[in-house]
Amino acid sequence: MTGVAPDLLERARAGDKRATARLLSVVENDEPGAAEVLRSVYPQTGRARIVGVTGPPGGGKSTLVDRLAGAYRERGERVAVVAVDPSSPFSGGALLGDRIRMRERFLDEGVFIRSMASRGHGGGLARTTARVVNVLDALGYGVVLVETIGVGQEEVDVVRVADTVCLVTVPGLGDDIQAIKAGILEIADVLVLNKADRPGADETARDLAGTLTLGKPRTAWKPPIVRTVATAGEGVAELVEAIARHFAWAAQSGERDRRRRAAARGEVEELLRDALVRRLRALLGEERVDAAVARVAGREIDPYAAVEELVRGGTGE
Ligand SMILES: Nc1nc2c(ncn2[C@@H]2O[C@H](COP(=O)(O)OP(=O)(O)OP(=O)(O)O)[C@@H](O)[C@H]2O)c(=O)[nH]1
Ligand SMILES: [Mg+2]
Repeated sequence: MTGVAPDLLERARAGDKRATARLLSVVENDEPGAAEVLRSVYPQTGRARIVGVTGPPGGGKSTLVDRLAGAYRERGERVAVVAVDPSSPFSGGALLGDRIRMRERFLDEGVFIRSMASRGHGGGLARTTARVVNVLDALGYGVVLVETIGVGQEEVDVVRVADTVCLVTVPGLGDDIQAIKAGILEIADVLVLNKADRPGADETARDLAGTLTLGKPRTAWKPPIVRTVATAGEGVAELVEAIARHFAWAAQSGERDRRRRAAARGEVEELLRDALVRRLRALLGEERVDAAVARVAGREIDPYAAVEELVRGGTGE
């Protein structure tokens, strides 16, 4: 394998966490050998249950993910946690805080934790996350928990890798309500009302239930609302149960296949775009591309016209 120590994959498969971390870096940063790693793990992927946990900052996602990891461990699963922070170009305080909180899990052989604060060099954050999740899946982690902050478009894309998406909200949604409503309709499979020990939980639960009746449902699945107190571990068993029910429904209804096909299409099309750009550059010659770029920069032509000209010229039409 070019660029990657030949025994890295074997060591990672045997549960060596340092080898696993190294392997993920190769894939995340698109280092030499990344394609070979992805190619060789691919036949072993598709077995893990991938659970996305998203929601506004400070809602208790990390606390909940830690509890979920514990609950799945008790059920005999090996668990991987991927904490994605799209807003941060480097490891931020939140992730460091999470690391300290997750100290106990770090010592557990059956738990692997990865923080991804940068988007790496291998494409968008969503694609990078998908690659990392694929590797962890192939390494035999039966459950992969993907935590990401917020409910913006980039986060929505990140959690699209998940089979089941949990949206974590808290009592008294305030300004987040609009974003959450949009997020609910677009991505949530399970609604988690965390910090249910706080005042206003009943009202927020009603509000969320009302939101669910708005708009056209995507599928026959009706997202349940699960109340939790992550700090005390309350409601975690119910959440595990709700995730299991969604997973079973998704498997038998064809939703799981539909999502996996959409994810596969995204991956293939991204690589296809890269390949086409490379080919076209080679075909046209760097000089012509550079010349077009210069004319766009000089406001002589617009980018659309430049591309049209290049493509026409390139195919001899
Ligand atoms: N009262 C109460 N506090 C909680 C609960 N769950 C989490 N917290 C507290 O809320 C704060 C934020 O928790 P985190 O788990 O870091 O939240 P997060 O959503 O991961 O935060 P970011 O990753 O920064 O977006 C911490 O101080 C937690 O102890 C809960 O159920 N009830
Ligand atoms: Mg967090």
